[in-house]
Amino acid sequence: MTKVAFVTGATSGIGRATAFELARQGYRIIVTGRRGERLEELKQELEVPVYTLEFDVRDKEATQQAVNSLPEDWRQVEVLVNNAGNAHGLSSIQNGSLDDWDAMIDINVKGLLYVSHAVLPLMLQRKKGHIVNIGSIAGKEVYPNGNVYCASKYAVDAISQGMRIDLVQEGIRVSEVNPGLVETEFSEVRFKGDKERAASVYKGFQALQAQDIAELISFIVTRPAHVNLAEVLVLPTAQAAATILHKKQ
Ligand code: NDP
Ligand code: 8X3
Repeated sequence: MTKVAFVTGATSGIGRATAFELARQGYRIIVTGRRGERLEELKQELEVPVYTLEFDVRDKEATQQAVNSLPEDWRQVEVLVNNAGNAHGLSSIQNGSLDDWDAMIDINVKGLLYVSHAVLPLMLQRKKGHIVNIGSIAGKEVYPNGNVYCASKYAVDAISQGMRIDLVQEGIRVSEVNPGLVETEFSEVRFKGDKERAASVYKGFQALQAQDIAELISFIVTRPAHVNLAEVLVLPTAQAAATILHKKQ
């Protein structure tokens, strides 16, 4: 029976591309997200067996129930890609919205923890598995108006390190992928549907594409069992740091 990969936030961007890439590597894929119709589309498009789980990672009961609902032959999860997440807003701390702050902490930090807590027992019982957490350059450097989003990704960095320490005796690998600017729906979500403002983020340079990150994740999870690529910072060639971008005029 082929191995199972569990990809959160598979309805768009990095998660969607990762589902396709891992399918190419022969994994069966559990795809998750809130947009059920996109999950159904994935079921049609991916050329491997797909199991869809529609839930909001903010809801710990729904997260646990979704994992509990997996049929027996889908419970041997080999790879968990903790990708679901977004930035909400880009405001100074003095102008920030409490709702945006709640969303980022609840999804990017608590959601990642809820999913991990639900999926980990499936790995622990087999003393085998690989967790790939999607952090960000925002978890390595704070930039103006990034405050709470950066805090959420610094938390992902700390959680990834903590997971690696606690799970080393269990034979479970933990990797962290920290991308710079990737052209996805990310900025549309950050700017609350303002497509023009979102598009301007990626103008004047070649941003990373979701496929670039998916290929990296695929490389990480296909290393031999004794190799763990613990942490990768991946940037567009035109980006040197969170706020240093070489844009053509
Ligand atoms: P997208 O907006 O394209 O994708 C975000 C995904 O997360 C969607 O599939 C969405 O699914 C899911 N998601 C968001 N909120 C929830 C929720 N409450 N419950 C369940 N799923 C949720 O953005 P990206 O692909 O760019 O982002 C993926 C990850 O990569 C995020 O963690 C982001 O922080 C990180 N990242 C992105 C970078 C970038 O520049 N784009 C750079 C560095 C890191 P749905 O809406 O269907 O629930
Ligand atoms: C997404 C990249 O620079 O917008 O994590 O924070 S950035």
